[in-house]
Amino acid sequence: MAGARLKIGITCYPTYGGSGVVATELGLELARRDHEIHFISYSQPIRLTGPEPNIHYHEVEVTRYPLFEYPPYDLALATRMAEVSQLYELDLLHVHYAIPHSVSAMLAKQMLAATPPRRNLPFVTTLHGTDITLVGLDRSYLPITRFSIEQSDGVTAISQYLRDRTVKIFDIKNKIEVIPNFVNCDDYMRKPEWHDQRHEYAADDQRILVHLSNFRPVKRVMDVIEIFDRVRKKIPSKLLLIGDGPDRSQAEWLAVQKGIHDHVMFLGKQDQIREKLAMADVMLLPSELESFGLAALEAMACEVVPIATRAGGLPEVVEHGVTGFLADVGDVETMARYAIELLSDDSRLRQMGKQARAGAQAKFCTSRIIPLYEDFYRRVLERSS
Ligand code: GMT
Repeated sequence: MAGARLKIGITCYPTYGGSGVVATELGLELARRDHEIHFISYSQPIRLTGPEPNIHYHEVEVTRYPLFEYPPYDLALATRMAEVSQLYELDLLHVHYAIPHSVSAMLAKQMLAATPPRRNLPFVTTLHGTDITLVGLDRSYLPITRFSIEQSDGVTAISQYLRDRTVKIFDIKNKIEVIPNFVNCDDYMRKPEWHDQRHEYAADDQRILVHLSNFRPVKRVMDVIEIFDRVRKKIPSKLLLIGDGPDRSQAEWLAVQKGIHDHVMFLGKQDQIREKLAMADVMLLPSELESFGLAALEAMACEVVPIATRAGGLPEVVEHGVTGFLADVGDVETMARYAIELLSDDSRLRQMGKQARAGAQAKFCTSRIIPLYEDFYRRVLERSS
């Protein structure tokens, strides 16, 4: 089995969000390693931009009918998963985000097992965070989420924090392996031509701070504005906010109220994240909770120093004082102080940027992490055969 080409179905939320990004990047990396990848979702994953060798995309059609106040996407997804698995003889399904993907995969597996020619279709679930820490705690979802995780042929979590939290909350008996998130360090880097684009946003004597998220309350975007307001009083600088979501307009209003809106640029959803990151000096990620904090890792690979909270899995990604800075949730004074100290010292800023990239390379490069997934798949298949 070692080294064999695998046919893998991948399901994720295809729009903006860390779990969809990880799932898509994983599929692309596996395809580059000559595996055959089939994305099954309601729309094309956002980072799947062009035709790629070994990559297929299967759209899930959800029929609308007046009786269906809530069109049953999970059932349409299960049906499509079973169809694609049968048609393309997939070896396994890998679903990202437990709710509802893991339940749909479980149904697809049961359908194929019960219908001639009866075949076993193992499925792997990767837990990303809010599927466990927020949504999974809701009583309407908790029992079925726990059940589908237990029924999975393999379960991974993207940090030790999330693994421990899942075991505790769900009282899960089956083994959850930690396979951390990753970044392609050849794609994410401070290319001079990208870095030079900073002149479009800031003057030569200004620093650039960046924030990247889906602007949900858990990201505490208002804290980003509060921190920048303090930094801006001491350091000539601009703030770039990448992404969109429910808290954006409140953050825009806060910037207006503080009189700093001319220095705060809301860029909205962007395709070329790495080019934008490569322009920046510091990333602000003051989240209430991050099971991992992929944005911080992508910034680090681009030599951008993350200033984040000591929340969830972030301490597994950011080494305080070496590859970035960590403070308590809501402590905007301390995060602003770290930014001001760093941004006023050119050589320290450059040195920490290099250390941030080295930290990303040492633990989280695709070359290290993708083989862990390949090995995991093979063990799941061996156990299930
Ligand atoms: O952060 C979000 O709201 C999106 C969410 C997702 O699933 O799309 O992100 C989670 O998964 C990311 C990728 O594994 C992690 O980097 C984020 O830390 C995690 N978010 C939270 O735990 C809040």
